[in-house]
Order: sequence, then C-alpha cells, then structure tokens
Amino acid sequence: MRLSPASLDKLIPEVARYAYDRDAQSVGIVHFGIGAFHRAHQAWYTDAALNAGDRNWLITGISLRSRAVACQLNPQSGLYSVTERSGNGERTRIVGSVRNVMPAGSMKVPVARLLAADSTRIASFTITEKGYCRSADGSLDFALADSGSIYRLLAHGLRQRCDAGLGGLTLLSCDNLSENGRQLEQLMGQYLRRHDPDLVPWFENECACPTSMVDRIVPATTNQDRIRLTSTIGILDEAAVMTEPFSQWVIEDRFAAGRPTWDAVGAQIVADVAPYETAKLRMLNGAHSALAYLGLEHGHDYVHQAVGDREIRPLVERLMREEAASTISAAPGQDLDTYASSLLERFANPALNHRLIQIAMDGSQKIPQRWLETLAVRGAAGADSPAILTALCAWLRHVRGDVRKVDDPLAGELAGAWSTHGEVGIIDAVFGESGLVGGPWWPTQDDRVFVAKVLPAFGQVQDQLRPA
Ligand code: CS2
Repeated sequence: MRLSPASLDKLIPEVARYAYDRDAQSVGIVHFGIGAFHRAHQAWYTDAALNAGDRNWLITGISLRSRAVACQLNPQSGLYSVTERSGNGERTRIVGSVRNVMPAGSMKVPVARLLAADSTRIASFTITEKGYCRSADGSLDFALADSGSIYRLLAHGLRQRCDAGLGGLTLLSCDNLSENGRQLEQLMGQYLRRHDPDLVPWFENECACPTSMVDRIVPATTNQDRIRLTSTIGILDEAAVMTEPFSQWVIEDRFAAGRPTWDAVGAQIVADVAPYETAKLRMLNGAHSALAYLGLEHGHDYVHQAVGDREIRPLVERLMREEAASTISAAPGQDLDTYASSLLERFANPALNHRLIQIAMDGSQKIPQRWLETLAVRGAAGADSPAILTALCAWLRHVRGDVRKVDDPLAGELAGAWSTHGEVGIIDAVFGESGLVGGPWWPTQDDRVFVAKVLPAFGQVQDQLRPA
C-alpha cells in the first residue's frame, strides 16, 4: 500500500504527522527544484509552521529536470516522509506542506499562471549552483539562460503579475552560493534588461531577493532505504527522504509580501546572513568537497569513512579551523572552533551513508565559493593554505576523467584542458586569468610550485587499480 491521505491510518503510530487541514489551504509558495534537499529542509520548516497555525502557505513544486519527482509525489497527493537518522536510531514524520508537483516539460504558460496567482507570495529555489547559469565572471550566461532556465519562466510570470496590478514576489534562493539573494537579484535583472526592460523598475521596487543560508545533509535516497522504510512504517513512500537530525536556516529579513512564521519553528530571521553563510560555505561545504575528492582518491565511498581516515582528517581539520575560519568575521555568539567540531561530528554520522560521489559532482560550480574565496583572502594576507591546495590537486586529478565519470557541466572542457596542457599547465588552464573556473583566486608562483609537487602524487592509487 502506498502513502496518501487515505492510507495515513495504516501507518504505525510512532510516525509523526501533520495535523492541519490541507484541503482548506491555498498555495503560497512556488518552489523550483523540488528534490530531496527541499523536501527535508524548506518544505519541512513550512510544514512545521503550518502545524503551528500558519495558513495558506502550501507549496507547488516545479521539477525542472526530471519527471521522476512528479511521479513520486503526485500519486501521493504531495505527501512524503522525512526520516532523521543518527547513531541513536531514527524517527519519521509525514510532511503535508507540498500540494503537488508540476513536471519538467514545456511549462511556460502554467508556471506563469501560478506565479501570477493572487495567493502566491514567494518563489523559492533549490536549483543547484549550475541552475543560475553564470559565466566564469559571474554575469548571466545568456546562451544558457535563454535555453530553458528559471529566468524565462520568472520573467513571464512577473510580467503577468505586473500587468494584473498585483504586488511583487519574494524570490528566495536556497542554494549554496555566496550572497545567493544578491546574485539572483542581479542575474534576474540582467535577464530582464535584455528581454523585458520595461519590467525592470517594477521588479526592483516590488520584488525582494533575501539572502539565505540553508543547512541539512540529505543523501540521495536509495531503493534499499525505501524498502527498509516500508518495512518499518507499514506503507510504501516513493518520495521518502533520509536526513540527519540537525538543520539550520538563516534568512535575511527582506520579504515582499509576508512569509510563514519559519522563525517560530527554528529558522533564524536576521539582518545580515553573511557570517553564517560564509562559515557554512567555506567550512562545511569546503570540508565536504575536500572529503569528496580526497576520500575517493583513498578508495572510500562515504563521508563517514573519509572523515575517519587518519590521513584525511587532519587536512580537513586544518582546512576548517585554520584556513577557512581565519577568513570569517564571526557574528556575536558564533564560535567557529565549536562549529568545526560540530561539523566533524555530523560528518561522522554512521547512519547517513552520504556518498562522496554525490558531493563530488559539479565541482567547477562549487569550488569558487567553497575554496577559492578562502585562498584569495589568505593569499592577500600573505598566508598559505596547504590543505585547500591539496584538496584542489585531488579535484584536478578527479576531473582528468580517466578513473570515473565526471559529473560536471564543464567535464568536457576540463578533460580537454588536461589533454592539451597536462600536469604542467593544468593549474593555469583551469584557474589562470582566463581559465575555465572564474576568480576570485589566481595561482601565485608559490601555489604553482606547491601544486607541481603534490599533483603527481594523486592518481597513484587509481593508476595502480587500472588495468595496464
Ligand atoms: C554538499 C551539500 O553535495 C554537496 O555539495 O556539500 O549538499 C551539503 O550536504 C549541504 O550543503 C549541507 O547543508
């Protein structure tokens, strides 16, 4: 039997569930990119807010790339379960905040209608780093943006709202970019200036793009997870998500037309997100990417294995506690050393089975805000960053692409750079002045010497494993 409003009474009683009347609520949020992360994070907070008494903030999810999510959620009337896992066991909750999913396809008209509905007040995004269609210098890449991006859909919907005399929307980015709200605002502005310049003043005056820091580790759900969950809770949930007990959401207080009382259910609404966001990107995500490339190199599959490796752990500690932490101006009450310790504990969660290969994807889009910003700040202060540079070598080796498939929008270009420039020239081909991956860091002579020394060591494990 499959999860749905009609089958809720077949669940074992230990499973927590929403207690509000979903049928009496309207949709207030249109969310782009309704993957596992959104379901375990923003939709989970929204469910808690609805449960605490908020009304009319149901979510319609737009799945941009795959039809699978619609097939998982729509037959379940949008219901799904969130299971928190740790060494102390697990607990499951049924979330009711998602009304439905509109599948990928030709969606300009229905999405615009949804964005222009009177009840819609927020459009939010977990479309991953590459979904923002940025070129290496951070500006909008129109070739990408014009071929089926969020910008086209948003421009159409915002135009209809404006013509109908409705107020603006909050565009809430929930992706791991630095100053994600500012970036979205600028990129959307660039798109409108080319395609609908008359709408620009309305967009600037009526809409708001708050910056937000989102945090929860959400491994991709496996078939085995679903089978195990079914035998525990009593019914099948095709849209189940697995996550850790921890979650954090820090949002800039800048909304165009109200918001759920997320702050009553654990989110922090603040004037300045920067210290939280910078710490999260450079420490958590920076360490994650280092664990991914170094861990794969050492033959590991999961984050908890890599962080337990005696050769990798000291590097990751140094990356967080010395290199990244030294570049962050902490907010009052924010202790970066305690933060690093709590991150190491979360990474060591033995029940999560978070795959390194999941984190390794799209490195070209992630590295600038995770590593290069730290390298740039430290370089300007004359400090070296051997841990990040070592991780960078592991990434360079990974994207050579001769050991496992590289999942990255620049995979072809990176493999091409390797075959043209080899070990000697790869660092400049990727990170030099007009390299494939944009600033803010450019290798110095010292960095080049370091990389030339360390890079040849990477690949040895894999080279030995490869047939001659
Ligand atoms: C990870 C993130 O896949 C990745 O790149 O570093 O998804 C990470 O798990 C989240 O940002 C944690 O909040």
